[in-house]
Amino acid sequence: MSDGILPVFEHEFWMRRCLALAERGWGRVSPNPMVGAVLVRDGVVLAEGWHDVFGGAHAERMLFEGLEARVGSGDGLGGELELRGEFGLGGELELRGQNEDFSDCILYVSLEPCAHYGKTPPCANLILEKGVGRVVVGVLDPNPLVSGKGVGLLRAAGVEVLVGVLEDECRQLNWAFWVNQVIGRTAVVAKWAETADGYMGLGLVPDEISVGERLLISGEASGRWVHHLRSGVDAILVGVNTWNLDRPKLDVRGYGDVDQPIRIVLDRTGRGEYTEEAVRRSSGELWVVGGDLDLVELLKWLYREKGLGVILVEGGAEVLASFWEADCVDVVHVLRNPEMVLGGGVKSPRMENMVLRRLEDLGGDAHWVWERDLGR
Ligand code: AOF
Ligand code: ZN
Repeated sequence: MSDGILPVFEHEFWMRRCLALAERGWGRVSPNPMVGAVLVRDGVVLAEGWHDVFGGAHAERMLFEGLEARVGSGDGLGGELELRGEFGLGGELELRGQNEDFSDCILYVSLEPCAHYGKTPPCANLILEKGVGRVVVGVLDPNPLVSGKGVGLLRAAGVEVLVGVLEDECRQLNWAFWVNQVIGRTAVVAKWAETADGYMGLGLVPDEISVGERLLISGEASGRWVHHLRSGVDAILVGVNTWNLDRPKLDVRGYGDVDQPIRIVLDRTGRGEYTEEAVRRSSGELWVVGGDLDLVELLKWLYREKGLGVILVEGGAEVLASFWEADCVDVVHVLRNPEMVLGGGVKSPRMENMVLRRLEDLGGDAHWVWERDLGR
């Protein structure tokens, strides 16, 4: 298969690079999407960019800004600059100066270039200013302000545009952004660990266990991975029982100096313990939401008023069940220890309307990833 000029596998190769670059925005750009871009000439990378921080330059702008900075420093040396490609087919790349003609280049970008004035000016205009000859887009932007318009602008100006290279992967990477844009609420990831026989905890009443003592079900590798997951969400939500009994920190550890997620306690009846010690257990902001609330309304409010793109619901069982009742669980991660059997306790939640996306080994635990079944 080819698009008439290049074989599709070549486009896919560069789009994979865009996806890898996009992931550098993990935990930094929400509720914006993670986006990566690569500028290629004759099979060699001229520049790369990604959306690095919320409110900051989009991937395409970062790419051209990086290129200008390098060309600028080359001009300072009084001549043309030769640089080895950072990533590519190993060739030398040549930057030709400030007024470089990009008409023989292909710009790969994992999401449709924007056409609106948001916190930054439209990327489609920038691409036109730069005179890029061809643009390959992973997937159209679901944002109604942008969708189809970015590509339309480019095409109207005579740029050759190919849409849909690794489309599923490009959409999948930003599944939370799709939930935000299409449904208009914060996206929800649920996560729990369970035993081989499907229990997520012992279910003892408070005076039977010492508070703060927890049954560890998943292994070390899973533990590290959970912190990676936490580092990519805007908030972590637990129910009041989990808050009082487990005394969870709900923070990110082992991933350097990251912005800590907001801690949200769902406390309908005001039973939570919010002593200074409890509040200071970790440094993320603490929000307590209570009263007779409707979860869907809460999620809409968290997205529209608070700008939360995605929250992680870590339990307990009752809270997880209430998210299913409200039909707002989008992705589930289950970490199952195949060697632990409890024979009783708190059953892990019964999933509804989810399809299995991935199953992999995580240091001996089975890591199941389920996602909302959109086909129903
Ligand atoms: C792109 N490239 O790298 C990203 C895009 O408020 P702003 O200006 O940051 O715009 C946010 C919107 O821009 C976001 O909702 C999405 O539609 C698009 N994101 N577009 O061309 C990028 N991150
Ligand atoms: Zn943009």
